[in-house]
Amino acid sequence: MPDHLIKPHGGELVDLLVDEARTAELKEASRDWPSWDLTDRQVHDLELLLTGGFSPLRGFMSREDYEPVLESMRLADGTLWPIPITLDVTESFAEGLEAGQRIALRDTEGVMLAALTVSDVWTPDKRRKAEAVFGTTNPEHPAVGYLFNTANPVYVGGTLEGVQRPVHYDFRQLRLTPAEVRTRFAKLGWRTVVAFQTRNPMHRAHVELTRRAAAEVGANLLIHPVVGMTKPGDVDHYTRVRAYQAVLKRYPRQTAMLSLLPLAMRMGGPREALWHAIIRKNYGVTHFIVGRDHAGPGSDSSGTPFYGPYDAQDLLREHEAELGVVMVPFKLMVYLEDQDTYLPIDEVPEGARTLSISGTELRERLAEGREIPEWFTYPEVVTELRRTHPPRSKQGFTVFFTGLSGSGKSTVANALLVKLSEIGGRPITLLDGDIVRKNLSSELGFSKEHRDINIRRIGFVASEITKHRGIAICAPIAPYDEIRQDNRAAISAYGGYVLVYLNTPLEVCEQRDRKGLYAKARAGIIKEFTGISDPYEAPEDADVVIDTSTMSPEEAANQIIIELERLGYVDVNEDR
Ligand code: PPS
Repeated sequence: MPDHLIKPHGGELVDLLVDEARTAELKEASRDWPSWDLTDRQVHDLELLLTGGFSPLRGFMSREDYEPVLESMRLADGTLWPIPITLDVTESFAEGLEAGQRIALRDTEGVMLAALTVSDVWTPDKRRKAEAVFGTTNPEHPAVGYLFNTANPVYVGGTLEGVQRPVHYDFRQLRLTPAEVRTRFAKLGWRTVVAFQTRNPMHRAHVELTRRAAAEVGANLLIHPVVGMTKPGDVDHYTRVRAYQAVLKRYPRQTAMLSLLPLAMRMGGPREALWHAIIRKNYGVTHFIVGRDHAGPGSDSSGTPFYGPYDAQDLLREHEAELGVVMVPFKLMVYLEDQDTYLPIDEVPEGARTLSISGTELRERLAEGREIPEWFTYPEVVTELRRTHPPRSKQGFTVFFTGLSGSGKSTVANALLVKLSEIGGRPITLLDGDIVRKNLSSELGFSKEHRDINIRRIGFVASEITKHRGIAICAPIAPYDEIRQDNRAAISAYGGYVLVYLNTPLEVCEQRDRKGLYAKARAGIIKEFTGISDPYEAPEDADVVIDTSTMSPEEAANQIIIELERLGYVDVNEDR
């Protein structure tokens, strides 16, 4: 781009919140406007637009800004801006919207947060956007997956008048706006400030890195973690913020400050790093730390990284002067055992013994309740992590039986219930087919639609029980694979999930016919009877398979307990 077309970042803060009188006027007028309920992502974007975190933007992007952002990371006026900030809406909402029209933007509770004056409405080419911004159309990239599968199809551009900031009830004293952070710096006399971006808990390596960075450039430190949306599967922000608060005490007094950033990350690697630097400049810092694989989503399923480890540093270096923020680049920090110290990997002397623990390894150590060494992190951080990530032997789990009527589900489930009660330590709920049909699903019949609703309900209750670290034993027929798989995914997010398939042959089930239902089904008195006149999809992902025609209920229950022990959810030898 020729120099005269480049508009440097001035650092003036945009403040889109209007005064009381205008707020009242807008609220009154909004009765006649269309109303859009913002998604979580949009609420976060709106907050940074309103408070100036996204200065110089004054609204959701128009097409005129969007196109050059895709192609050359610049707004229409030449200002560097790498990530599109767009308002995606449904086709039905977009229908009939015209330039000049007003829309009320509301949070999920229906509270009006802002008025948008529409500039234009268009349908973006999502694949082109993915390729241009994220360098890939692979939906395994979180932002590309979001764009393709979650984001609405139509974009509405327009300028904003803010009525109120999105409401947050947590860590209010740490949620400072750009203006508040700047005021705080001025009050403290901090002229040179280096910001540290993070979406992970901070361990010793991060503290050493930030202390070094601050010392290198003679700056104070702003620890500026993202508490909006981060990468799916990350440690939740409540845990992280408690850990950051603890870690803050590890810095020399009055040298470091913690403030939270309500950003919805895209995991866009180099472009995102540039965006982070612009945002931090708006918060008033002079320097910005960029480490290894900044804001990268890691690798795809074939093991290919989406971005090179230092691509973000390269891109920032290119634009540093124009940005007016100095990058403090950092290589990966590693621990030198012999010297009990951390060093950037390129400064490690030849042959020195280094240690490191990856994120995966840390999760495994937490899940197994193993030691987490002090060279890696601080005891106070471990305490916080263990509170939300207990070992598997303290996590909840679900044992989900599936099988034909009469296959022995209830009998084995009851035997398991008694055996797990004997081991003790966790509350247990039995969600037997009949119990559920009486208490949760009494209005349902046996059509596919009704069975699916029934199994979804069981899955929901079991996931809540698992989340609360109890044991759910479910024993419905659950004949359909897709719903079983959905339940597995939902429950596994909170704890253990073991699918037990009772593959007792139909002839045996029919012969048992305890309730006389098979006879009625054969006679056509009961319709849609599983195995006779209705399908049963045998699972291919069962963790335990049991044929009760060849095994006693006790043996069957023992087999399940052995599996639970193998996975670590039950520890019969555990100290109480
Ligand atoms: S499902 O498919 O999972 O929703 O079924 P579930 O809730 O487990 O209910 C199965 C019990 O209801 C009785 N019953 C029937 N089962 C299958 N098909 C039909 N049409 C039917 N009508 C009534 C039967 O007693 C099942 O109990 P179990 O314990 O499986 O024998």
